[in-house]
Amino acid sequence: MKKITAAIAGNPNSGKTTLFNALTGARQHVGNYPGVTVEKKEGSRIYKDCQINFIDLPGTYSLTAHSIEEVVARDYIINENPDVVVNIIDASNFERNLYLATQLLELNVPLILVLNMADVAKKQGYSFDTEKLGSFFNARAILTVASKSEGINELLDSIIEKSQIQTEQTPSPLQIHYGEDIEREIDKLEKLVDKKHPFAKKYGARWLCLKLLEKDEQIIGLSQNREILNAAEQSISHLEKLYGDSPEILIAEKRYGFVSGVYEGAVVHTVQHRHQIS
Ligand code: BGO
Repeated sequence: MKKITAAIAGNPNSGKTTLFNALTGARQHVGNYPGVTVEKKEGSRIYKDCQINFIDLPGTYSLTAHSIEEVVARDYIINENPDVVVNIIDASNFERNLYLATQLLELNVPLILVLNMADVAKKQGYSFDTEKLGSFFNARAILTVASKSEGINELLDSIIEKSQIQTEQTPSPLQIHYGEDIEREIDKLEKLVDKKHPFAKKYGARWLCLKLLEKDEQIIGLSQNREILNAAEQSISHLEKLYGDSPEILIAEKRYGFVSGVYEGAVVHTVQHRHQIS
């Protein structure tokens, strides 16, 4: 029987626990992530001759090194390489929830987007162009109502489909474009990181460069190469002089810009909703 590992990532209150329960039923066990007191829930489901093992990642808004939950979620994805990452999004709070999806996009993971709370979003007058949404993230997007187990079979089918695509062909990664000035600094750093960073293969050179520009403590700690750290510092101070803001803020702003573009492109406000807000 084929075994598939699917990690579930999402913001707190997006319905992650409800979805995990709907997917795994009673087949669950709870432990801790190694070395930390963050709860690790695992469960499994047999579906269409596959054993799908689900890992419930800690609820996070982002994947920075600022909180232990975010580091645990990020480390799990990078170190354990799950076959599929399911990003559960509260569809009734769509734009805010998409920030995490941009971080997963940048990690170039095999992604599925689950728009949960589809019932609440519908009542609020939102509908979604799931094809278009998926195309921004190189991912299938699926509507679910986890509390009523709606959309679960479609999600299971997508997990199997995605795991097959990954083993057969890896599509070229989609990227967020950070504007000429930041991209120039990323390019410069990337050449160096590609050649000299011990973890360039594991994390991906572009992702490491972004994290160095964002002054990510964990990644700085892993980058004990003076030449790389000096080059990153130079890029940071160049961008700070140019914009009067830290690259961390500039990069976050660009991600929010990307999120707004996705929102404009993939969310439809129904007539009923327009009447309500006018
Ligand atoms: C309570 N639709 C709707 N309408 N609600 C949902 C859906 C959905 O698709 N999915 C989940 N919920 P968690 P995290 C609750 O607990 O899974 C609800 O943090 C209540 N509790 O039932 O816990 C879900 O793991 C009393 O709601 O989220 C839960 O991500 C009154 O969303 C809440 C009303 O889900 C959060 C709701 C005592």
